Amino acid sequence: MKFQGKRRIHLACALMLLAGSAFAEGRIHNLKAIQDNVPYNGFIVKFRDGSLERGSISAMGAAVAASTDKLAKSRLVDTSSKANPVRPFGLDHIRRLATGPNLFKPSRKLSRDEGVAIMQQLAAMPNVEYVEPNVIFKHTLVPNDPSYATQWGFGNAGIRAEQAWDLATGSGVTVAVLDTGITNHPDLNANVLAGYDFVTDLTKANDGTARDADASDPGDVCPSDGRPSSWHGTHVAGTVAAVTNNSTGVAGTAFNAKIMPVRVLGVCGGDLADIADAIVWSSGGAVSGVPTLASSAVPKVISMSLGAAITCPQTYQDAIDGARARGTTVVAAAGNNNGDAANHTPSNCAGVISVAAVDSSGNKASFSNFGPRVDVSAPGVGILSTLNSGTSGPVAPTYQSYNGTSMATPHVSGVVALIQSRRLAAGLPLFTPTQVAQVIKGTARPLPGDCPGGCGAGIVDASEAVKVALVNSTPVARQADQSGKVSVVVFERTASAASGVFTDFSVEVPDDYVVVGGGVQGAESPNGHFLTASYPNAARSAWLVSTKEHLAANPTQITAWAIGLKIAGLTRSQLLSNMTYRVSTSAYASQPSVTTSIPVGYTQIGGGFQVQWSGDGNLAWATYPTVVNNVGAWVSASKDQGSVSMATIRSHSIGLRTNLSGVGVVSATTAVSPASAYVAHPSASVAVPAGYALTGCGAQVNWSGAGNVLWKIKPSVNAGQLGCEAASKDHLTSSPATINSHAVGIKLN
Ligand SMILES: [Ca+2]
Ligand SMILES: [Ca+2]
Repeated sequence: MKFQGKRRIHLACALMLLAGSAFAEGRIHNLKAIQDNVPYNGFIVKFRDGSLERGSISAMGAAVAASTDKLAKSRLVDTSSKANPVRPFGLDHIRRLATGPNLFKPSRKLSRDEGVAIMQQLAAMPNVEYVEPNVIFKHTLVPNDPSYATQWGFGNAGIRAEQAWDLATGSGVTVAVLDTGITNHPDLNANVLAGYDFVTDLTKANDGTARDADASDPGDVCPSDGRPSSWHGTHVAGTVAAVTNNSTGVAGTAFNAKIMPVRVLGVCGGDLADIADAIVWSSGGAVSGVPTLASSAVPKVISMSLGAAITCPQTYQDAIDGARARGTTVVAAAGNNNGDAANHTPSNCAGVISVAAVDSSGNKASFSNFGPRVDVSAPGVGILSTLNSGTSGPVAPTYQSYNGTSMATPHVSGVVALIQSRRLAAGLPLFTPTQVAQVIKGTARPLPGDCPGGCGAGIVDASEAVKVALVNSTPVARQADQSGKVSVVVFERTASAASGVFTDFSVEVPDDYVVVGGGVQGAESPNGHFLTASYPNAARSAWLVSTKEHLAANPTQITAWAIGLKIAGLTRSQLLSNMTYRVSTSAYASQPSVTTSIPVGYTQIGGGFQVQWSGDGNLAWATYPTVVNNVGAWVSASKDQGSVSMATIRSHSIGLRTNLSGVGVVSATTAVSPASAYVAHPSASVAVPAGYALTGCGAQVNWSGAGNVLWKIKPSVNAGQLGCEAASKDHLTSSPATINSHAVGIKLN
């Protein structure tokens, strides 16, 4: 028995060791970054919140010292005096980073095997959350090609900034440029604020000091890369906000914005720990030893034209999450590996706007990364901007054109500043980073050239983005018809707070669109929040929705959508003069219904409804296109539910003249989903066929008995095509039903 017991203990110990080791593996990030002769700058170790090591530097030191002792005994790291002639081998605690982890550096250079062994030993400490290498990042610049010496990037082949500048120029917004620092330049100085130098490594710093308040660029000449100083930060800053209309040099994207130079790259690059701290500080967070920015001075955009080909380190993600939570949008270069952008960081971190580069023909730049992780593209080939003429230290201001996703990124950062400055000037709250990304992506235009693998939503369009800045919604999807002349954009708005009833909640579209459709999502559970109106406003500039909980509380933060229409060749007022909006009203009934026709010569492209209820209320169950006497029409119907409550309903019918003189002939199609399953909570979705652009959404519940009513009509993407989703539910009394979803689309022939 004793022997068996002993053997059991032995086995249990072996299992514990195995389990411990497998557990520790999950705590090690970016192990691949540890290579022989590849520079990295120590190890970042995060201890769990609430652990002894997290609260006490001495406890942490003891735990790390115990780890180092184990390494010595394991002989995985050579701790002999022969390998360590200057001082015994050890891990030095450098500092605690702003996001909580600690930076340790080994007392000498390590082989790959030693680096891996140290990470594994550190990760085996019981209270460790993660360990990752302090990776070195480089700017994402490609060697320059001086034959492109014009600023094509701001023109119609580029970001279309000229039109945007009529509406916004960046006033009141600061862009933090995390880069090599800044140099004295007559085309920059007036727009440059005091920044900070976050480079701690004295060799990299090249200014004789570690962190300090001087963000000037002393040069980043890197002998191992065989290149002179890049003045990269000066170039990027010029693209963001060079002084403009000063009869000299170049223009900037947001030329009345301010640049906050934040130095993170020095000789041969910069490291993760420094850059992560700089992200925290530049967004108004606290970094030990550095004065925190006053809230009024905090940049609303962080521009990072830098990267390395690894997965997103946790240290970065935590810093970026914090910046976004404080309202600062983070933009980063997708990288220059001509590969999958998902492998390039920090642009692959969640919440970052990842920017690919295009040339002046709208093709992906040969070097640019691509793929689903790219959010948007911008000019990055032959970008002329501010520079310095020095090959080592700064000499004289000059201008030069550079290539890279580094050059594409500040175009996007500048457009973010334009959008936010227009909000600011109108007295509107600034967009959140999520809304900024929606606007940037939702207004980008498709590449005229090629980008195999994908360049995101297309080329950033400053003109369209600035127009959207004043509406209360953000663009979330768009579609063009086969002719390319019809374009629709779906705009989205979510209520700021939950409510039991919404009346005419408005989703605005920019002033060059006509509203033709929309939808709204209430709630399915716990009790339901139902649709009572979804229709265009009188100016055709917004979609209005109304919803309510019904005889059982279910306050909801509704989301609603508007579909905006543009047709090339027609101004907005010309388009409106070719449209018809008809309304008719039902009889006053428990289950009112009415059909509204449009005149001959028009094509039905959408419609809506408006229940005029009082008392307990009356809820919609049908709103969809039909044909009456060979003309288009829109039918709408509602019912009381669980309580007698009469109402009228209005059906809105929207038509477009079939023959658009000088533009083309309109044809419409209505895609109808098959009837859903017969259930208590039926739902269905359908897309418009290829070649059509979505203009309206409808739904029809096929109910009997107590009834089943709508809680959702939503324009949505279905297999790459825009379409509609519809959902209903029984309420208060069990009553299964089926539902059909309707999607109306048009094209020009
Ligand atoms: Ca310094
Ligand atoms: Ca200038």
